[in-house]
Amino acid sequence: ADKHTLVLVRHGESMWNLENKFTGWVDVPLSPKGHEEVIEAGRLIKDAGLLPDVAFTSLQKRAIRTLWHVLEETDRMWIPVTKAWQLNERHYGALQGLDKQETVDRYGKDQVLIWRRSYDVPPPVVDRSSEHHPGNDPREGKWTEWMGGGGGERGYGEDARPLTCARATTATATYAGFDFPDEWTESLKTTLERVAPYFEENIAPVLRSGKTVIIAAHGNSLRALVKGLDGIGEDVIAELNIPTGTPLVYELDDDMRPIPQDGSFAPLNGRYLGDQDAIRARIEGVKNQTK
Ligand code: DG2
Repeated sequence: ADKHTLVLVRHGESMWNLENKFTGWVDVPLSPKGHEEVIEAGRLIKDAGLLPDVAFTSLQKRAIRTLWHVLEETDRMWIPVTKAWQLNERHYGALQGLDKQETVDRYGKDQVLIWRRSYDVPPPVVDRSSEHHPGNDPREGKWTEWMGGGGGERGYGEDARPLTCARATTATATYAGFDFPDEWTESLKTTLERVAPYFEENIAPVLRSGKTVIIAAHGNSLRALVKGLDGIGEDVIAELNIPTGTPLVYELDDDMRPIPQDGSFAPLNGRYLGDQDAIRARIEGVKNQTK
C-alpha cells in the first residue's frame, strides 16, 4: 500500500496568543515572533524534503499568513490553496476576547481548564446580539430576514423570499454561506464534527491521489483532527497541547491511518520537525496560559 504525507502546522504566535486572550473566530494577525516561527517552520519543511502539492487553511489570517510563509520558504506559492471555515479555530463562545489569566482569577483554574480542554463541555454561548456571533462576523457573517409564512412555515434556499413586510419574525445567520443557530459556541467534540467530515470529504481524496498535503490551522481545530487520525481517547486528548508554528508530519496509509513514527510525542503518531526540546517548551507554554 502507498503511504501519503500530510503536514500539519498550527499558526505561529498570534497577537492574542501573545496578549493571552481567548481568540476563537476573532481574526487576529500573527505577532512579530509568530512570523519568525513560521518562516522557520517553512525552512524545516523544505529541509525535510517535504514539498507540499496542495494546501488547506482556515478563513483566519493567522493561519493563512502562516501558510503563505511556508509556501514562500518552500518555493511552492503556486500550488492550489483551499480556505475553509471548517478548519477555523474552535469558536470560544463568550470567552472570545477575554484575558485567559483574568478568566482563571474570576472562574477558577478548574473551570477554565474544563472550558479549554474538556472534550464535550462547551464554553458559554454567544447569542445573536454578540459581536462574536458568526452572523455578525464583519467578513463572512450575514443575517437574512424572511417573511413569516402561514402556520409558521418559512422558506429556505430557493423557496425563501427576502423580507417584504412587517410580519417577518425570523432571521437566519450565515457565516461563509453556512447556517448557524441563534446561540453559538463549540466544544472540541462539535469542532471535530465539522473538521473530521471536511477532512474525509475534501482532503483524504487528495492524499489518496498521491499528493503531499499541508494544512495550516489552529490549536483546537488541529487537536480535533489528530484526535480522529490517531484515535486518541477523550481523557487523553485533554492533556494534548499543540505548539505554535511547528510542523507535524504524518505518514498515512490508504485508510488514512497513521503509520507510527518515533513515538516521542505519543499519543501522536506524527513527528514534529525541529529542535525537540524547544518544541516541548512551546507545548508547556500553551499549557501554562492558564496556570
Ligand atoms: C487559541 C487556542 O487558538 O487557545 O482560540 O485562544 O490556535 O487559533 O491561537 P489559536 C484561542 P487554547 O485552547 O489553547 O486556550
